[in-house]
Amino acid sequence: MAIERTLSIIKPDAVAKNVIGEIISRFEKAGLCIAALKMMKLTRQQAEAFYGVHRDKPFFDDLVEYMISGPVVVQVLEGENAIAKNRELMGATNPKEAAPGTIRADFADSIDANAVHGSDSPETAAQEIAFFFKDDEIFPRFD
Ligand code: YYY
Ligand code: MG
Repeated sequence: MAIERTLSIIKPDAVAKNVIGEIISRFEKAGLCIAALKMMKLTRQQAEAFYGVHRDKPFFDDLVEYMISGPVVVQVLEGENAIAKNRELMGATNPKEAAPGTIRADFADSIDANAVHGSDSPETAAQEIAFFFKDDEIFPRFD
């Protein structure tokens, strides 16, 4: 299995709950490494662009308001099968449907405040990583 990179966001509800460390610890315990990391408050323009694929969905406006409601922690995770592994650790989009022991089951409040984002394919991972990080801000962990 190839080493992959994926983009993870610890969303405003999880930052407010003071579980940044607990969430990052789950990534590390699962064999994923932090290759880049920053804390930031998204602008409305950034949130709208990042979630542009959902522009026509009924939840889009609420999603944007939520994503700019407080600081987030944006990370590049690197490791074997990182994209699928992160999605597995996250659990289903709706925390009520998320498997026990997943990040969303344990920390998410609702489907719209669901603790974490993770890229869903190699194509979106590449786009989302480039959205937040320059090449020289990413540190390869598996040389
Ligand atoms: O990739 P993932 O975050 O699991 O779900 P998406 O279907 O890509 O939706 C992105 C984001 O939108 C989701 O994390 C919460 C929000 N959302 C919502 O508020 N209500 C829905 N019915 C579906 C998604
Ligand atoms: Mg998605």
